[in-house]
Amino acid sequence: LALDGELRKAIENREFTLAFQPKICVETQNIIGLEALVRWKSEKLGFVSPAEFIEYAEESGLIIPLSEIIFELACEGYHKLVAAGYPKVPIAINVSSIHFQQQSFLESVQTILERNNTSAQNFEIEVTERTVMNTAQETISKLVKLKQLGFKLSIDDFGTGYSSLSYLVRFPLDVLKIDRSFIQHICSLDDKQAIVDAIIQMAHRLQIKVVAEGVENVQQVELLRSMGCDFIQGYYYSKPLPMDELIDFIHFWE
Ligand code: G
Ligand code: G
Ligand code: NA
Ligand code: MN
Repeated sequence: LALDGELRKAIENREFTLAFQPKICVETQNIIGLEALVRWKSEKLGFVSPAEFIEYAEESGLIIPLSEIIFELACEGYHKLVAAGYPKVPIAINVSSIHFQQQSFLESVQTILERNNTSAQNFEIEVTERTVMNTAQETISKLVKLKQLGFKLSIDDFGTGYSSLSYLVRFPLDVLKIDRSFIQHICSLDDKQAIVDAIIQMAHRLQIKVVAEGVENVQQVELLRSMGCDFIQGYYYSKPLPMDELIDFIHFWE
């Protein structure tokens, strides 16, 4: 309730920014993508975690205008990177299930892309398992349409949701992102290791790439490399960065 007035005002005044976290290719060490994560510094409340205000926004309906702002900011971010002369890698946007399930979702996304003079090829959509676990024809056809528009599609927090594996073959997925709860103790716990190994094998049989999330040390990197994991995201390489720091990071990384 404390958030209500503040979040409304923040949406009106567009008080949000994005932080970008690089995804690194295990094989080439190249940056192969960026995940956009929303940030809000409220004048009154200070820094509020998205874990808090996204949930609140979902409950209050404010998630729709907020999601549109996030998409707009991602488009702006893309143009900034291109202007700075960096190789084109897709920017991944976390899509709330509430936004995804809107009848007008595809239309609203297309409108934003057009207004910002950019195309779906430059973006990836991250949805959680929970968002797509309902294999209703409507969900499948929405994913197919996103794919036809040119978006890459990834399943976020894989392993924590409903985990109905049947959807993996029915959806046109590019990437599974293994939730960081599996990665956290991967070096010391055999059962976590077994699950991660199995996810990687399965994904590859289905021609789906794998991102390990929340990688924090070199031991995890080496273990994941030995398991054939494709991409790594986590504090080991970089935390999510504001645009100016991201540009410095890319510069340093090259
Ligand atoms: O960036 P951070 O780790 O603080 O994010 C906390 C949670 O908020 C994560 O679960 C993340 O997925 C979610 N989150 C961050 N940015 C966005 C966003 O732009 N849209 C949505 N829907 N969720 C986000
Ligand atoms: O739910 P989602 O996977 O989108 O959440 C992404 C969140 O994970 C971001 O808020 C980001 O700040 C956080 N994060 C990214 N890398 C790491 C990491 O290496 N360790 C931890 N603990 N959190 C991370
Ligand atoms: Na995500
Ligand atoms: Mn995740």
